[in-house]
Amino acid sequence: MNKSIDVPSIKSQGYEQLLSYYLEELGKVGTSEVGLCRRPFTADYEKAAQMVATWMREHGLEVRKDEVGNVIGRIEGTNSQVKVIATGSHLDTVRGGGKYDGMLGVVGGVIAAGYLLKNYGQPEHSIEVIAFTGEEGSRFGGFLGSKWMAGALGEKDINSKDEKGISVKEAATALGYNLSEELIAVRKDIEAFLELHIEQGPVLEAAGCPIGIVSAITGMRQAEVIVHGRTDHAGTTPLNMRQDALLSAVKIIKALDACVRQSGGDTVFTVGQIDANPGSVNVVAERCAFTIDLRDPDPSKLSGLYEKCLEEARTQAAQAGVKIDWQEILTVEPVPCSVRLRETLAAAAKTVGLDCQPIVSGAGHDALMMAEIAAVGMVFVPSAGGRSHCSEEYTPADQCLAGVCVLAEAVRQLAYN
Ligand code: HGY
Ligand code: MN
Ligand code: MN
Repeated sequence: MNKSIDVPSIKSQGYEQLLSYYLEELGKVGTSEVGLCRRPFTADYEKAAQMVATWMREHGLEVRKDEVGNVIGRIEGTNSQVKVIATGSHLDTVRGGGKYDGMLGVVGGVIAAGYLLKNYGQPEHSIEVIAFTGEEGSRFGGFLGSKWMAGALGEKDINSKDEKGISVKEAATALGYNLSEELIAVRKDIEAFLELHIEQGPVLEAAGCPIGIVSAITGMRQAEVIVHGRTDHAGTTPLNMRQDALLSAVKIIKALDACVRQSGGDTVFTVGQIDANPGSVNVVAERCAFTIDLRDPDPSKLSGLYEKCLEEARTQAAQAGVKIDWQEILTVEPVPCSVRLRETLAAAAKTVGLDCQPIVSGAGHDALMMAEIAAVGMVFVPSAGGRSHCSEEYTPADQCLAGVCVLAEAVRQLAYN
């Protein structure tokens, strides 16, 4: 049995500097007026994907891209009869995002795989590192790349459009990807998917714990609500004669927020986007579109509360004399992580000399989709101040490396006989 690894041995080979270099370099690709913004099927995304492919090759991985643009690095195993041990995360960002969310799992996976190949040679199980595209939903619906790999990307997803009316299929085809439903090849050859990720919340930092072993990943419901009112003059239209789409949207949002708060527990509710038309200071809005994001790790509570919100929105709209369209964007069930992989990750943390604790993920991850086709496990590292999805997102290099070390030891235990 190969000797286990530890943080000093990874550190001694210069991987901490390399990890920081990779994160810094990726953090420069896709800067915009709102900060880092790297969306799928854009020149910036392709540039970042190319950088990751180059780094994968430098670590001895064979590299390919699939039909939706996921970049897959592979170390061939000695035994073709056993399944793949995969790791990775997403390479896209939210608008104004940070340089660790997703990226740490991609470049940390590359470093872990490269370190294992260099120090332990060819594994029994093939090892893959996957840089998923379109996880964030900042251009199209979320989890594009991992949905594709899990065979869950349907016609509706492929035809979904961005704010300019460009569909996933058109955007992918323009870059030479051949994205069609017929080509969906559900991966059936992956035994385990391990994702390294920043926690994006305050728990580990507050506990002073360097490693979180995820027990479950929250479920998500996202929808776009469009309120239809009537354009009127702001000065001459009496208040009781208006069908004010924006004011009605505010009333609906407040009612949904109250609904969720009354339900208690771990449920969270967010309105992240709102847009009113025609958008003039002296015109009553005829249309107001906003998004909702509802999450809870309990599937029955999540679905029950989602239906209750829909009903509440309709009641509020009727009282305000406006009409609403409620269009679902994303439905993802909560996922319990594999007990075996939780134990493997906890054992790996112990082996490398790091404390760890169980944690529920309030963020969604590609592991949610990969759970359709493989056992999934996640390892978290702390987020400074619990901040994420913002330029303040930060995790010190040594804490990032600790996560890479646990990942590498877990992959070693799974992939090497
Ligand atoms: O929304 C999420 O939780 C993830 O960052 N996509
Ligand atoms: Mn994110
Ligand atoms: Mn993420």
